[in-house]
Parts: sequence; structure tokens; C-alpha cells
Amino acid sequence: MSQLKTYAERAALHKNPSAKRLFELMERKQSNLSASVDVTTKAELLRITEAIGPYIVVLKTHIDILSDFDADTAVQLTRLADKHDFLIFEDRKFADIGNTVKLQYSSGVHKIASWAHITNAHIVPGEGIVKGLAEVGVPLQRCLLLLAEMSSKGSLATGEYTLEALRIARRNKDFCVGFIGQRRLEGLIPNETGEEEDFIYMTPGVQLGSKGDGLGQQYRTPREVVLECGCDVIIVGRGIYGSGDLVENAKVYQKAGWDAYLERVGR
Ligand code: 5FU
Repeated sequence: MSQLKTYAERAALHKNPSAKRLFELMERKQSNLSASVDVTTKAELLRITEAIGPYIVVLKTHIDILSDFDADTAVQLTRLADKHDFLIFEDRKFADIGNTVKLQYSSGVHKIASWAHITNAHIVPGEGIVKGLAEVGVPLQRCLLLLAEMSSKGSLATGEYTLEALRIARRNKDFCVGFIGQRRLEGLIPNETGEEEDFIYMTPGVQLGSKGDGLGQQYRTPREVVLECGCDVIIVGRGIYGSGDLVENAKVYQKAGWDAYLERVGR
């Protein structure tokens, strides 16, 4: 039962360098918090990231919402990731055939693979999407999360679709290290290899004091996500940058996520 193991113990189960590093840095920073900084200018993205960097393990970006993205944006994000010891997750949600996503991941204005340690993909096109992204990401020691479930109301990623995400991940473990999901999935289908397996679950739709946003987003608390559903990293957007003091908000979510983890592993 990997959710009962500590993050440090689970680091040893991963060969993918980015996945291993994520588990090690969660333990080091005593944080399982990812901040989703969904703002539309470079200056705002860098200002918020500089302020909350000490409390997060993953900065989640939507780089295509910046109105003034330039090559220096990636340089500055990388500098802040090194300074504050966190990984960068571009929430690109790739969704095309393998050959196209290879180009979207490596090229264009954003050159995502050159700076994002983690990215993610829908499995709508089938397994070729993972193969295509892996051709770019594996040599750069990047990793991929599959969208197994979404937090939004009416999501079609349920049932057999969600199980297929688990099957695809099991066949591509060198690159595909986990899921965007709302609960752990391993127990839903027997693992026929008999080998010990461990996937990372990163979970959006987290906020204290709100149940939703009027556009379909549904929120749960860090405790529900980490303790009750066994997920590993809480992704918090407007709960941190939406109102009030950024740093205080980040500290509140860091503590809530970490306390839920400590309770889960019995430490
Ligand atoms: F895959 C998903 C999902 O299922 N739900 C999400 O909300 C991704 N997200 C992202 O997490 C979404 O695109 C936002 O960037 C972020 C949640 O932001 P919020 O402000 O905490 O609602």
C-alpha cells in the first residue's frame, strides 16, 4: 500500500529522475503543495512565484495564458525553481496524435520540454500520445502525468476511461509516473506483473472554505484529498493567489497538506 509509505521511502521506488526528485524534495521541504499560478503576465507570474517559492514543491503553469511570454520567462522560472527548490509542471493537457504532441512539446514559442520537469496528457488519442511525448521527454529526464480524472462537474473521465489511464501508465512507467486524479487507482485493477508499483497522484480542485467556482470547478479540502483519498500533491490555485495574503495562504495550505500526510502515514 504505497499511500502508507513515506515520501522518502517512495523516492527509492522511482527510477525516473524527476519523480524521484519530487519525492525527495517533498520530504526535504515538508510540503506536498503545488501552486497553480494562473495569471496572465510574466511579471505577475514571477512576483507570485518568488513569494511562495519556499512553501511549494511544484509550480504549476499554464504558460499559454501569458500575454507577454518570452524566452526569458522560462529562464527566470528555472532560476526561481533552483533558488527555492521546486519542480515546474506545465499543465498543457496534450491531446493529439503522437507526432503532433512531440512537436507541441519540443517546439513552438514555448518549447515546454526545455524547462518543464513535468507535463500531462489526456488519453483520448490512445497510447501513441505517451509514446510521442516520451521520445522528447525521456532523453531530457522529464516525466508525464496522465489525466485519469478531472475535478470539474460532469467530467467524462470516469469508469473504463479512468482504468485505461492506469493500464497505459503501467505499460509506460519509465516516463509516465502518475496521474492527475481525485483518488488512488492502483487497487482498481490487479497488477499482473507482481512487481511493487508506485504512482504519484497530483490533485487539483483544492480549496478551504469554498465548494466551487460557478464554472464547474469542485473543491475539496487538503484533508479529504490527502488523508481520505490517498492523493500525494495538492494543487491550489485561487486559494493561494485569489485573495488575501499570498504567503500566509501558501503557509496555510502547506501545513494542511502536510498534516494530512503525516496523519496518513502515521508519523
Ligand atoms: F486537470 C485539472 C482538473 O481536473 N482540474 C483543474 O482545476 C486541472 N485543473 C487545473 O488546476 C486548472 O486548469 C487550474 O489551473 C487549477 C485549479 O485552479 P483553482 O483556482 O484552484 O480552481
